[in-house]
Amino acid sequence: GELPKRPKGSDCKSAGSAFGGSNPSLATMNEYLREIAIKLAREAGELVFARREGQIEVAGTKSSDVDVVTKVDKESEQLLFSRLEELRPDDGFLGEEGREKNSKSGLTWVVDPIDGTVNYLYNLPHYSVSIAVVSGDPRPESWQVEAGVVYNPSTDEMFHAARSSGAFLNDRRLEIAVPPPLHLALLATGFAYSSVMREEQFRILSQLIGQLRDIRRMGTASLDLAAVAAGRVDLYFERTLSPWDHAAGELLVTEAGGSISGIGGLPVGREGILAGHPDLVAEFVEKLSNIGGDRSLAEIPGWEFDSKDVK
Ligand code: LIP
Repeated sequence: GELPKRPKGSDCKSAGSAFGGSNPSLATMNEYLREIAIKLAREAGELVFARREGQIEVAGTKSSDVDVVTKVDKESEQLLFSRLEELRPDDGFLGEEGREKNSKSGLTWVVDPIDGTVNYLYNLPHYSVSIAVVSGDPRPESWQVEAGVVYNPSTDEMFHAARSSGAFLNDRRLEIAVPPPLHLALLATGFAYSSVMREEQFRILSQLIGQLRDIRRMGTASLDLAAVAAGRVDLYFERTLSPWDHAAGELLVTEAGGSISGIGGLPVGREGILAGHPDLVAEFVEKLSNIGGDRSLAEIPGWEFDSKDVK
């Protein structure tokens, strides 16, 4: 299909604001960016899904032996990079597999070409293409996510959101439900590629599991955040994520009425991210702090040794 036409009068290049003075309305511009993200996520998703029919080759490892990159991750990132070059030449790019370009427009695309690479490698049908477009400095502590999509090509589920226009799963609007009490909450989480950090994460979770309904480790951070927005889990918590793991998912959560928080008073990002209904998030932040689950990464013994996990 055709790409959406740029809204009339839009000037994404104007100085100061990514969207320019009075037109178009913020929602219109963000919806336009979301349409591009949907279209490209589908293109990359189809490629990734089709390649899964063949043999998946590991192209290399990154931070540790278990942190793999397949040829398809690279191919998907290349596709997204070159399509955005054509469509949005002045926007910046930040991708998991190393593509980076500074923004001239004030907007940057933050892209994970396959989130859940280990699931992909094992043919577990729970991986995604995650695409966000952010304004401002493209770092989690300072960016504003304008639009985001998380697409699972195995289930053909397209989660999408534009800032101020709501979050959706395909055509269905998403809204965070009234939360259960914490002891009946289902928590999604994930583990780092660093073995030191995984052990620390496991230790913290072992102190929490008895006080929750249960825990899920599904293997794809962007889909965990989408699951919070869709009410498939009540909470999500993880540390040591990279920007592309959570950029799109965080907008899904906030547009569905949920909240995103850092831990230990630190900004959202590599140190930690928590998502869910605002009341439940506040309660969980306190619980984590009570068991020392929010000390900074630098304070975790052995972590420094393993800190090359920064991608
Ligand atoms: C992975 C996540 C996973 C998380 C890992 C990692 P990748 O991303 O989505 O859920 O626990 O730490 O970041 O490497 O598959 O793109």
